[in-house]
Amino acid sequence: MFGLFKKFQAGFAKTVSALAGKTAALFGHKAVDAAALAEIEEALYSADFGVETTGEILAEIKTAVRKDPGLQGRQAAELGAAVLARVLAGSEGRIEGGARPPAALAAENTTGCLVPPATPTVIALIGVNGSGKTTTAAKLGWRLKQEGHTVMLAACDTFRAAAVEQLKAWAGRLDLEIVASRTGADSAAVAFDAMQAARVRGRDFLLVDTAGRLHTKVNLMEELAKIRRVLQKHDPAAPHHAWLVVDGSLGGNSVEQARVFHKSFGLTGLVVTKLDGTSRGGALAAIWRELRLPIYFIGLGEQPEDLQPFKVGSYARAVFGLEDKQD
Ligand SMILES: Nc1nc2c(ncn2[C@@H]2O[C@H](COP(=O)(O)OP(=O)(O)O)[C@@H](O)[C@H]2O)c(=O)[nH]1
Ligand SMILES: [Mg+2]
Repeated sequence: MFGLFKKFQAGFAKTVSALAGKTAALFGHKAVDAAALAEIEEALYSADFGVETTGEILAEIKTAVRKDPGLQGRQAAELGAAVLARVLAGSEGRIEGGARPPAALAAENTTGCLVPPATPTVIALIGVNGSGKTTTAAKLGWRLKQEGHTVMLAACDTFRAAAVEQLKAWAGRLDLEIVASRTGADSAAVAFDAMQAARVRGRDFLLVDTAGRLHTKVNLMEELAKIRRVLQKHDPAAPHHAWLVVDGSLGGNSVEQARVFHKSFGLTGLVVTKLDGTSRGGALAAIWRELRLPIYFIGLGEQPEDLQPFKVGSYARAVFGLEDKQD
């Protein structure tokens, strides 16, 4: 757990330094005065926490300062983290499934009939080009495998040149099973084949990487709808998860992107990437406030272990530069 929190701290270092850099009082042992309050407010805005969350954090700190004019920066940070955790309550996405029914493990039952193959939990990763879908598919596959699940990848971005090769390279590096065709192939056919293979081989998870042309393009939405339809030929409940992979460094713009995809495709959750390279780590709160879509994972770097399950408490404390709570 300690190591995990360190990853959060390191990942959000830029957001923290943006907060701390502007407001020494927030992280020092100096009393919080009017000037410090103004700095805290500005820092929260520039980290893209959004108007409401910034307002709530400020209100709470101001109330505390009124009660205790000697309130110190560190205490203000504790208050801020608590308000943020409250704002994000319920936003942690957790994957259900992955466990195969025991019957599926046996090739034959006592009557000699073939046991129908188990259906994998299907996770479709969607989003615009460059948001991190392909790397997320690979990192997530690696994580699930570490946890003892069997995983298959489906290379359904057949649009962008080299996209298939990119996922294949990851699969090779991380020793993950993959179903892929070539650039220009029908992405829905790849999805169908991958689902078939995952079922026959009894895999726990199928992770579907998709193409990401601009979300305003009708074609992309049609292609995604087609992928969904062919998956549903195998399992009417598939995909069990449709996650938007969104670049967290876009800050407030990521909210707009999520809104558009949610409206056209019906999302079940989010993966927010590239939070390590940005000082705008507060956008998570703004996205949650607006869309109420659970955040399953966050990307804090380019290595497989840098994809981390989203943990409200750790996030809230990390962005305020506080150590994790030992409870
Ligand atoms: N620093 C950092 N880079 C990331 C993260 N996630 C993805 N990337 C990088 O973003 C770029 C685009 O990722 P890719 O998976 O190809 O995006 P796609 O077009 O949505 O499939 C690649 O260079 C990734 O290594 C992250 O969490 N942190
Ligand atoms: Mg890709």
